[in-house]
Amino acid sequence: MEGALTARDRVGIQDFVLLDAFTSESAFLDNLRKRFNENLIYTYIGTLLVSVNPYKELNIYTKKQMDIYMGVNFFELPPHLVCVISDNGYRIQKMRHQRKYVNNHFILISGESGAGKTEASKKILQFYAVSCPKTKLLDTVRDRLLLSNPVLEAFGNAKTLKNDNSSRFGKYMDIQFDHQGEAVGGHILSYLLEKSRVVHQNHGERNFHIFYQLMEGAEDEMLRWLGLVRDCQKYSYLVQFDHFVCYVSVLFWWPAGVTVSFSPAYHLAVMQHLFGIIASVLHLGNMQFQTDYRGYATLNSNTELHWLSKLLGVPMQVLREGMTHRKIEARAEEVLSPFTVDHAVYARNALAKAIYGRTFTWLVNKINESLANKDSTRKTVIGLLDIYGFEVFNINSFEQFCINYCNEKLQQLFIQLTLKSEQEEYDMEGIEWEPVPFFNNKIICDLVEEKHHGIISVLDEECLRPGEASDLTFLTKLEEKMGSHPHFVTHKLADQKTRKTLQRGDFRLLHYAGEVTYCVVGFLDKNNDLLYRNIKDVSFSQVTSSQQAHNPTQFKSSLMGLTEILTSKEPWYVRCLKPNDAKQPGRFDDVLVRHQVKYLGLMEHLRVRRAGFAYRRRYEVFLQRYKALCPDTWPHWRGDPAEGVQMLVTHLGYRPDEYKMGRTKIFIRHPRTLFATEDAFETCKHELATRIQAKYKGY
Ligand code: AOV
Ligand code: MG
Repeated sequence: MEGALTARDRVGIQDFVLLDAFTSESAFLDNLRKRFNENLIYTYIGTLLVSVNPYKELNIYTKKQMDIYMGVNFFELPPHLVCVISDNGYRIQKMRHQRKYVNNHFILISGESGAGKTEASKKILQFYAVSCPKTKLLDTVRDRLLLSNPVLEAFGNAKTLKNDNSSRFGKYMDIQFDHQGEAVGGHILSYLLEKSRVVHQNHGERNFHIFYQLMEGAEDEMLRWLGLVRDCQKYSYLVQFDHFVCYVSVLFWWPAGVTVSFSPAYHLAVMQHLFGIIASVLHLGNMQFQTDYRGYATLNSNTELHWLSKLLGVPMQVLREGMTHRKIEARAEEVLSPFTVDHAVYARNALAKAIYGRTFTWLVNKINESLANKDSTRKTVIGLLDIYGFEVFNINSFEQFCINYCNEKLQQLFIQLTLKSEQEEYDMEGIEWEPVPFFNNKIICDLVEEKHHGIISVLDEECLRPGEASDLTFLTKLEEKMGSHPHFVTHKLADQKTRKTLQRGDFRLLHYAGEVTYCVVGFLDKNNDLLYRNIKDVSFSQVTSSQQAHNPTQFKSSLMGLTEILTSKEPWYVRCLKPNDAKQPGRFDDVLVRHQVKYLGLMEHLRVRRAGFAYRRRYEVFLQRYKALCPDTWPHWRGDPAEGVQMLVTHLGYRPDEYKMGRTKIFIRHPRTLFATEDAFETCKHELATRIQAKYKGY
């Protein structure tokens, strides 16, 4: 026993729920740190998986490792990322054996920027790929699923101060399995790509990976065809490039078999077109304007125009007009109104962002076409959600506002699905229960999204008053409407001490994950996402129209849609923690981790779990499955199902503290009790089969 304790002392406990002493935050942290120091980055809280980013490669995702976890009840092995899905994997195996469907699931991966969400989601996908049986058809679906990742990362990820490979879009992916547990299709939904990055990056950050991949990976001939030179410093949209080592370029493998089922010739044409569009964005960035004698913008040179015209297939004159004039309708007539230089630069950047944004949407659509399964028979769906994590910089703008709002929504969903619904269910079932208090962030979600009153509504209202409204009038309106809200403060509203930490153009939100001060500059423009009509007319003949959410109002409704998708499935959670801000291995910053443990609600979750019951089953379902384990319920139980279950668990020797009987369900405290029952069931089935076999052999 002592020996066991020593080992535990060293490597910590693998499930917080199972250790009685672990109720304080410090003890929780000690356990995480111990495990982290032993390279044990995963720990359970019941069925929730806590993961700490190791910032180094661990040899735990090999095929061999993954195979070990296949088809095993997850409590039998040390915690692992694959365990979250291993139960699913296990179900999939069962599905295969029993040829039936299982419930739809989703895996919600959350945590702040750089905590390891995207890595986790990729490993999960890999695991599904490994666990799928190999058939020819499957190989293509599986490969396409796996290959879609680097493509989307190339276009949707970038280096930020928080993360060298930061996701700048939200991604929800459905993987469809047939009744044999084979992955037969998939679908990706993307959320609000941070397009502003195309034209501007903060110091120390970069543009999207694809630009550098193109500059580094394209052959000389290709670059010449695109009108580019291999030097990032020559492109104003890339000048911040700091020679950070590029991720493996998609260019090298892409032509071999992009996720899309094109013929090789068509494929090549599409690739050329795609890189032509990326190059045209770079040419756009280099377009310079000067003021003519009337005070209006003219183009400095025709060089960029020439390349743009070639790559986008739009006549030079049309482009020139579009870049320097705006089409307005006056008395049923269209009139061209010339731009000032500022306007022209704005229009140029707007076009670059729009081209990039639409290309991204086009890419997602193409990937979806290639993953689509036309067969309409029922499928089991497993959803995987990987979004941009909560982020706070020295200066936070509209983009952080959207990203942090998205995280706020997911936290709300998590609370609803775990803390709140758990406690409501106990009430409904009449289970005695000591309520666990928790912070409900609904108040912040409402502050942002409430109809007519929320920040997004106020922003939209201001955007409807062109000419009159400005970022500052928006701020003043917020102050009028939200003045007394406990999670909102501005320079004007703050007490003396807080005022010193705020600028006049700032508003601060007290998010669930901490305070963030937003600078209102650019909020109206970015929300408008205005693209002048004549530019729009000429530039998008070849790119399919975009269905991507472009502003928070659309974003808000697409997040609501996502919430609906998710609530229709059974949830699994991975909560990712960031061990330090330096992106370094072996460093566990107590203050930083403690803060995340706090705001992710891990302690509350643990308390609910510890006080509560890990599993519950409706009486009928429980009885149907395990009735063979008790002579009184086998082969049929004709009485009240609750009585049958009582009979059954008494026979199995459940201790009174291991379970409770609710109105319609049995509640089981620890997973191990259920798993022991499951094992007994497997043995019983096996014995039965052997006996039957023996009987027939005798004949
Ligand atoms: P994120 O997705 O949570 O941030 P990532 O998954 O991109 O964060 O992880 C950031 C970096 O941490 C990766 O590029 C890896 O170098 C390292 N890392 C994360 N998880 C692991 C792991 N399991 N093993 C080894 N290294 C890991 V963001 O997208 O910015 O919110 O928006
Ligand atoms: Mg990510």
